[in-house]
Amino acid sequence: MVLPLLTRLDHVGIACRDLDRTVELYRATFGLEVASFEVNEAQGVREAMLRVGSGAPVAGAPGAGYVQLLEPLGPDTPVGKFLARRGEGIHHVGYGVTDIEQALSEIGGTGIRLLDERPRHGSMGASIAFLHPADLGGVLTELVQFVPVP
Ligand code: CMX
Ligand code: CO
Repeated sequence: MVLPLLTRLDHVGIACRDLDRTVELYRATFGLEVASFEVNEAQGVREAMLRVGSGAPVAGAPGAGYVQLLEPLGPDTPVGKFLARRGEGIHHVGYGVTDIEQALSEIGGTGIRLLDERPRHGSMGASIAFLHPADLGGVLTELVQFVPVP
């Protein structure tokens, strides 16, 4: 096993009610621009990735970090339920990993509950998987393996 399993802070996921308004808030306040805009039906979100910084690449992944703004596609989705329960705010933290299958196997072996046994499709072509917040101090944690576009 190569430690640490987490290679970089990839993104902070922020739940919002109105994606377009929140994108505009981040643009007007911080000058951040949308790097990618997607609808992910499987995750139940409309989302925008805003690039922060332009750090040197680490382990083949882009060095920059991102803010991921998330608007739910409906009330019965992870972000929809979160908004109803807690209101707008930080929803999860995403970390880069080099090998997501191996990371899931290692982390699962420690007893932390995996919300995804197998990686799923995430933003900008990445491979992603979530870990249960109740086992990680109340923080919903996402693993992200960057998949370079050929
Ligand atoms: N962070 C911390 N705790 C959270 C949470 C979050 N984002 N979402 C829910 N919880 C907590 C609730 O507060 C609640 O805690 P208590 O029982 O102590 O009050 C508990 O989890 C259950 O809440 P719930 O509303 O019934 O939520 P569910 O159990 O149905 O689902 C979770 C919670 C984390 C398992 C689910 O949201 C999930 O599977 N998330 C992973 C997928 C996801 O979030 N996708 C959207 C982002 C996509 C992307 O980043 O690309
Ligand atoms: Co995310």
